[in-house]
Amino acid sequence: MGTPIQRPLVVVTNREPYVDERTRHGVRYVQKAGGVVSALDPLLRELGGDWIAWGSGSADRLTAPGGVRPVPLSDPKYRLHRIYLNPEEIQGFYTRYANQGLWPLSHLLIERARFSRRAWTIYRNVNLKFARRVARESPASALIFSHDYQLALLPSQIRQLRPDLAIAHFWHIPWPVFTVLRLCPQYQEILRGLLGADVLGFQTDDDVEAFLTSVERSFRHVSVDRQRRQVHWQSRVIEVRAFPISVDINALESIVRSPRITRWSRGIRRHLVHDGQQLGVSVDRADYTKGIIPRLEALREFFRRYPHRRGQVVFLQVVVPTRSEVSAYRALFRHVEQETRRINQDFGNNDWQPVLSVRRSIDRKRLMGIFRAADFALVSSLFDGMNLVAKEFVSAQVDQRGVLLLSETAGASHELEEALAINPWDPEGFAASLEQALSLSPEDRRVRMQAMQDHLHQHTLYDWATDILTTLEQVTAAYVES
Ligand code: ADQ
Repeated sequence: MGTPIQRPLVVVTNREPYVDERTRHGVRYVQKAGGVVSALDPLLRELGGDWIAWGSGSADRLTAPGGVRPVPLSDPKYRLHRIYLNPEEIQGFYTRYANQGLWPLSHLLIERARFSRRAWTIYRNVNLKFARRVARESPASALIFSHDYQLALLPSQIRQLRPDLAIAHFWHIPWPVFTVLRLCPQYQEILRGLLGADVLGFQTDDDVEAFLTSVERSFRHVSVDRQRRQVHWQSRVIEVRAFPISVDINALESIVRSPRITRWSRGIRRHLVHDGQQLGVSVDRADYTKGIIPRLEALREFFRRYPHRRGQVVFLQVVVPTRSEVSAYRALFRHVEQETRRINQDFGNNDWQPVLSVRRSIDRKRLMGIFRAADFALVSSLFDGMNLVAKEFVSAQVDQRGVLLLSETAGASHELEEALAINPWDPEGFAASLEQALSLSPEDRRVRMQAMQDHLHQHTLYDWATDILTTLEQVTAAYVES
């Protein structure tokens, strides 16, 4: 990869990349589905360094004597430092403040957002626990690369404890417009927390604009330079930029071209697709922001408006349960099952089921094989910071057979311009786009896919990480030297 990063690197996330669980056959690690981890693990394996995260697995203490687990266990490339949280901390910090407060608010689903002062206090204290661990483990002048809405206070807390560290914080989800942000009772503290960073990264220019407006509207003694995308605050300069996250397209291509995954991919078509049918896929965590129910509604609309398509389309939806401690997520999972059953009852017959469901996490390599096998993919998020599934689908389409239908409210739509845009709030329009996708000629599909693949080759995951970290290194060079 050859990144030009010189200083030691410390990554900080809420979720750990490897969760060690006790099983009947001993300890087994699980790699959780989730965009942040799938993006950062390969990076740290390459660069080496430290990763600090919440140790959430039942066997985590066993594999991390003294709180440190080598990754991978057999041939260590980096050190994973685990922070242990008690049930009250998990509830207040993770389940309540982050997942029931900041998550829906940032995705503009305000009627779902719940805030409480009690949860806020726990959130702040858990952030401080992370900050203390960072302060203890980080080598002098290290680059700290911290992440997301669970750790919004971390940058300023770290700065207080260790002013020698350079801090980049990346916000993976959308940044809400100010009128929505201000509904969060602690929005000013959240902003102050983030402004402790030297570099603040967002997925899109829209997010950067929304953030700068929020800062301007919230504080009197601040100056925002929109052209340079800088905030001047408390005698410091904070760079605020869009760094769209991406995938490692080269690695994904070689996975799908491997003999095993090629066989798996062909096997999927042999089993699922008959007589010229087209195979569609979707892959999501069962999260209400991903637009899973609107997608099923659009499919229903599609089969109603285009009856000649019945029997011609098989749709495979892969949905993995997530955040099951939050009741809204359990309810959504049940709702998806009901809707799926209903569509199959209403339109299916003995020979054909329109929607097939897989309700678990799928091994990454096989997932790429599914993407390769598909004729189209539906990414229908209501709001989404980026959406890596869209980029993974494009990467895995080495036969260039497939069409991507992509929500225009997902960050990925800013880059993947040759996808067919869909509005998940418009079932009739969504159904019409699906009809258009199915009718596209092989040549049209190839040209679109080629253009998106070219884009991903020019903007890889490593470019994303390198851009952020080199920006951080550059803007903090002066104070490291002094
Ligand atoms: P997520 O909301 O988790 O990420 P996304 O970007 O789509 O969303 O990443 C999901 C990841 O999990 C993908 O790598 C996908 O392949 C994997 N995955 C999902 N379902 C799976 C299943 N059933 N089996 C196996 N793997 C599965 C957050 C933001 C996004 C942003 C990312 C990265 O919400 O907008 O793109 O961070 O910044």
